[in-house]
Amino acid sequence: MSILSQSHIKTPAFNRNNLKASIVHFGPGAFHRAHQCYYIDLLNAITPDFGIVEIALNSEDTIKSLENQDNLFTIKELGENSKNHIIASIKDAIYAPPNKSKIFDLLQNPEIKIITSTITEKGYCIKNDGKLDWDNEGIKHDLENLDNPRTYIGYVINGLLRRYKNATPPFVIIPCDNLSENGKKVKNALCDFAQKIDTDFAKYIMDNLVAPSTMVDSITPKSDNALFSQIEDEYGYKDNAAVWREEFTQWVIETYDGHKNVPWEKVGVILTDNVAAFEQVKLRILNGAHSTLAYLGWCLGFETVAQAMANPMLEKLVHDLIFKNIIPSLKNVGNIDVTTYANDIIARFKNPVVQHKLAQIAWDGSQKIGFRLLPSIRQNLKDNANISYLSLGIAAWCRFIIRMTRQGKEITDPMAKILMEIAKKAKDKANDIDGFLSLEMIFDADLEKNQTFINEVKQQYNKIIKAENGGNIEAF
Ligand code: CS2
Repeated sequence: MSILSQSHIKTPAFNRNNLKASIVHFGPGAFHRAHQCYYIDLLNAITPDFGIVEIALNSEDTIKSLENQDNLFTIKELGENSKNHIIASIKDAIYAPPNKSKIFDLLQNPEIKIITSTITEKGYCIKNDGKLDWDNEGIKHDLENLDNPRTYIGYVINGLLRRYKNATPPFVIIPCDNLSENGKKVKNALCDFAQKIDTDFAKYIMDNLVAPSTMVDSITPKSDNALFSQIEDEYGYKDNAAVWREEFTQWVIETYDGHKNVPWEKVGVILTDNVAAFEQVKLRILNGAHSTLAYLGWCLGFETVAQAMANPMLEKLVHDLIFKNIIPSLKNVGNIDVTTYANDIIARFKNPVVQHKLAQIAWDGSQKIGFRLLPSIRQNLKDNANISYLSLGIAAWCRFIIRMTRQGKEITDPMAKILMEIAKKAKDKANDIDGFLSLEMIFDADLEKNQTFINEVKQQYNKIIKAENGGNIEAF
């Protein structure tokens, strides 16, 4: 493998034979491999105590690819000073459904100290009000079949229950998805679930489970054949688990009891008592702008974020959305310089080497807008501040659903069925949005009845229809 000694590819800085598994990760998707695996590999270069066991709940593909290549894979950075990295921190990779007892053994093993997860917003089965969703089919199933779980919550409860019975301290839970207060919410959801099993067990979780909240960031387009061919052309090997991402990465973890057991700060992870500030700026500025651009850009016929940003009108619109609507909504941002932060994000969106598909960001809108756009809208309504650009994001989401439905395309969203029912009634009139805004699971009673908000979304919706019909796209 002389090829791997080339200077622009970083090979593992530790002996894999010494790697000890201490982290279990749920959801070995591209973002996890591009982000957490990168930091954890740096931890292992300090001391190889942080081997990861990957658990896939829904699809075997990544597990198989990893297995076929001894759990090694490449991260390709997309930027001017890009390096590529061979990541060697995965110790094992398990597809959950046929291997449940193996996973239970693992979760009760005291050597496992940390459970991380990237299972997307919907994977936690938590409603918009932060409570566990008892109507979720997976949760209903897991409550009836404790030893045969399907969901992340069901597996983690299983591990905790075994530890509780064995008097083993719990692992630390570190969720890494784009939910505000993710650690707190997941802990509460686990306590809610445990209450239905045994109140003493619920108390054990409440008193002992450490679950810091986190902010994670690195733009990671979906891996595809173009990536696999590039790796093969550049290095001469085939890597079906390769990922690519922008150079920028950030991982912020709330300071937690026991954080000193991991040299987080030595590898660039930020530990803070004010994780809420980082979450707020990232979810509202980056993800809020991302979702708005995804829906509007798609409606106007663009394919990737960078292509949409290359259009001066859309670039200005993203700028105005951030500076005129989102930044005024931010409170208690600590030491974060939001202007620099926002300008950096705009530059990241414009990076033409990152082929980030708008359709990828558009997935699961019903699960995302509640964290990305609605908190800024609520705040601005309270402050009597402008919400026009934020409302444009909501209007574009409605329009995206309507047009996808008309085209007979599949909508990736746990609420797809109900969204499509609403979309089918659309008549290209402002009222099309009424059905969407009355979805209490997303908008809550406060927004659903707020006339200023409704009128603003309607106005923006009309502008989108005009722009689609060849009207003046400057109109935004
Ligand atoms: C994106 C995020 O797909 C999406 O919804 O907005 O995945 C985004 O790229 C990351 O949060 C960036 O850190």
